Amino acid sequence: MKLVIVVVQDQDSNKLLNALTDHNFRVTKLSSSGGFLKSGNTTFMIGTEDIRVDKALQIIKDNCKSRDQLVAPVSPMGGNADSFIPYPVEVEVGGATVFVLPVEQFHQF
Ligand code: 2BA
Repeated sequence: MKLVIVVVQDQDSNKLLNALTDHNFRVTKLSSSGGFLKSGNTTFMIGTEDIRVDKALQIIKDNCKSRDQLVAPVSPMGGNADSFIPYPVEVEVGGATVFVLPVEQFHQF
């Protein structure tokens, strides 16, 4: 068994959730925030059999797209000076950041 952890943009989350459940994947959806942009994104946990991982990856690829996002200047006041960005910069976010982990045990009580 594998645990697929996927970080996606909020705009893609409902479409991806529907596509995964339509294909009988069991999914947990979590609200999350990116450490760099400090804005909301969505994380999915998908527990699945090894042979279905490729199908899950294909569905993720088909339903998530990358977008350019503007990072506004961040004031260093009250924060870490390392995070100071003096002018707006554009970064490409997503489509999806995916981790595939082995599952040692799976229990449901
Ligand atoms: P954020 O951390 O908010 O990052 C958003 C986007 O900002 C990233 O898109 C990347 O294009 C850019 N970025 C991130 N860190 C940067 C840096 N130090 N310098 C310059 N640009 C930087 P993605 O790479 O597509 O990542 C989208 C979201 O996926 C991330 O949101 C984070 O929530 C998650 N993520 C990405 N890589 C991860 C990792 N290795 N571990 C855990 N979460 C990760």
